[in-house]
Formats: sequence, structure tokens, C-alpha cells
Amino acid sequence: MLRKGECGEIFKVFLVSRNEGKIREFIDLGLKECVEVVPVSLDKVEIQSEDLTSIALYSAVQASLYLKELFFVEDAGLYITSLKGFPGPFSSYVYKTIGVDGILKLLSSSSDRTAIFKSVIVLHCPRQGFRVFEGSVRGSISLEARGLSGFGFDPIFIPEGHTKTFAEMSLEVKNSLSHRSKAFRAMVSWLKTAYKS
Ligand code: ITT
Repeated sequence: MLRKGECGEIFKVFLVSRNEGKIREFIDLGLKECVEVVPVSLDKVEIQSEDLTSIALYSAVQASLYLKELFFVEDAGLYITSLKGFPGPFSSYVYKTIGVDGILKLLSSSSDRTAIFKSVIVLHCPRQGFRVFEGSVRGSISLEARGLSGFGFDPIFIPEGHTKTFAEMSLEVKNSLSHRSKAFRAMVSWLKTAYKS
């Protein structure tokens, strides 16, 4: 639990998500930035779109009909170069259907294994409306699934400049370089300026 005085001003921000892995990462990121991230399990409406920002914005607007506080939603996706950006905004569905093994099979004859993880956060501020923050990390798809940490496509994503997959890294290490952490830090820096007393 954060206490005032340990790290200055403390923000309490609700996170609308049902993804346990994502929630764990945001809570840990928040602790390091004096932000208390409180998960809320609302039915998140996700439209079909090729654009992460449109999906996240729509979800945030829908959630704001029920939640009047400071909250954010996040939409993330894995964009594989040789698959022309697939699964991208369809990552959730693809993970649940063909999964990690399906992606490895699709890439079995591909020499280009580069990919980008993208995260879009939409923050709802009771007075200032909606704000969008983005983060991305370049990397490549491993030849086989490795590691037990994290969630989703973590066992097959190796961030640029590293040899381990996200699933072989601790939460702290993933959070020091992930797409999600970049979007989150951009949001926190905006919050700290906007709410400066
Ligand atoms: P919400 O309740 O927050 O919407 P979700 O699981 O639907 O959770 P997203 O639409 O943002 O989350 O993400 C789509 C999928 O992309 C997600 O289910 C994972 O399979 C994958 N994904 C997103 N971020 C990831 C990460 O950091 N590491 C591994 N896989 C990730």
C-alpha cells in the first residue's frame, strides 16, 4: 500500500481490464511511479477495428458511462512484419484460437521474424475528457516457445537487444522495457503535470 510521504503525490487510477497478466504488470508499474492502480472488472466493449486507438477509445467511452472516476483502458497487440502486421488488433482472438503454436507454424518458413508489440492507453479524466498514450517495443519471434512468466505471446517475443523471451524475464525486467511500460509512463508523466498542485 502506498503512503503519502514515501514518494510525494499519490494518484489512484482505476484500470478497466480482465486480463490478470496485464493487471499484474500495471500494478507493479504503478508502485514504482507513486500511482495506485485499482483493477475494475467491467464488461469492456471491444469493437472490430484495424486501429488499436479506435478500439481502446470506444472501450473507454463505453466504460465512462458507468465509471465517473479517473480510469484507463489499454489495448495491446503483436504486429508481425512478415504477416503484414497480423495478428495486431486481433491478438486476443488469435491467442485464444491458434495460440503461440499457431503463430510459430505460420512463421515456420519465414526468414524475417521481426515483430512489434504495441500498447495504446486511453485515460478518462473526469474534467479533461480522454487522453491517448502509446508505447511500442521492437523485437523478434523466437524459433520455439520459451519461459513460464508473463502471459499471452510472451513465450515467443524477444525484445531487440536481448536474447531471452519476455516469458524468460522477471516482471521487473519486462516492465523496464515493454510497450505497456512506455505507454504507462507517458500517462503518468502527463498526470503529474496536469494534476500538479
Ligand atoms: P482486456 O481485458 O484488458 O481487454 P485483453 O486480454 O483483451 O484484456 P488486449 O486486447 O489488450 O487484452 O490484448 C490482446 C492480446 O494480445 C492479449 O490477450 C494477449 O494474448 C496479447 N498481449 C497483449 N499484451 C501482451 C504482452 O505484454 N505480452 C504478451 N501478450 C500480450
